[in-house]
Amino acid sequence: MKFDSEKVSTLSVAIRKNILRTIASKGTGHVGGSLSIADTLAVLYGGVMNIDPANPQKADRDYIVLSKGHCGPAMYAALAAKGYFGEAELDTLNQNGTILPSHTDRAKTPGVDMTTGSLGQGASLAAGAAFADKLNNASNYTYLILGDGELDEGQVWESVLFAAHNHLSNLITFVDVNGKQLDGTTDEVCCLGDIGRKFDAFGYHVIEVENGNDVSQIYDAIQDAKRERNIPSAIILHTIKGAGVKKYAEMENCHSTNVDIKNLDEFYRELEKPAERTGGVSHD
Ligand SMILES: Cc1ncc(C[n+]2csc(CCOP(=O)(O)OP(=O)(O)O)c2C)c(N)n1
Repeated sequence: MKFDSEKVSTLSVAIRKNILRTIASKGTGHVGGSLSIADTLAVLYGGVMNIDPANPQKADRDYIVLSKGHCGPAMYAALAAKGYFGEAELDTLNQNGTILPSHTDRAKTPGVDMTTGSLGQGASLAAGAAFADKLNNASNYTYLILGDGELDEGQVWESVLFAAHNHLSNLITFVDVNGKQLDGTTDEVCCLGDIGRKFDAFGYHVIEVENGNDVSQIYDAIQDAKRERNIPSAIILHTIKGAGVKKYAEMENCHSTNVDIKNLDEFYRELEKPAERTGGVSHD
């Protein structure tokens, strides 16, 4: 499939709008990490994954495991934009009877393949799915999304050992390196050092993406990962927590914060202006 960066950028704007709308319906939620991963979701859903929104259980589909499951609003935003369910559902985040719980749940939401939220567990689930697919000679991919704070979980590294040992080249891992986690920077909480070198030492093919909020750079990294046929790949995305919306990108701690429904139109206008779209996304 030919990559259309303009179309995918437009989808990333739609995803960001949906994230803000979803969280505004509840008043508060995981804004920062949802916005930082919006562009990766736009690339995956908008031009890379073999999926069918009309048939979420399609047998040969690619899987996506959002291991940082607290960023459910980002996934719901993408799924709604792709037509898995009506956009009105976005206004029911975490309410009684909703199909959109705060953390992703495969039993509740069409298009969600794995239940996540306890950090680290999605890494093992994704490696298990990729291992099963490899045993079955399936041609699909499993895309795993980890947070950088999530790397503090020992379980991540157990799954990484397993994936490298089993040559799971059908497993493509993204690490959303926004430099912040729940209550501080990752350097303050537990310094991670050089994340790429760590994955490399475990036997991964590592691709650094200088601007992890740039859809073309993300797409190129995925193509690079797909050329690797022997070992798993890790795509290290250097992102900004709260990317795309100045108020959140510049906030010291936007991990879980308020979105006021009264401000939505103003945020939407900011997102629609290409010049400002990069505001808070640029790494200069
Ligand atoms: C096992 C576990 N421990 C603690 C938490 C609480 N928690 C939720 S989000 C979070 C920080 C995650 O940071 P990061 O992975 O960097 O996510 P992002 O910044 O991308 O939102 C923590 C500690 C959890 N969900 N699971």
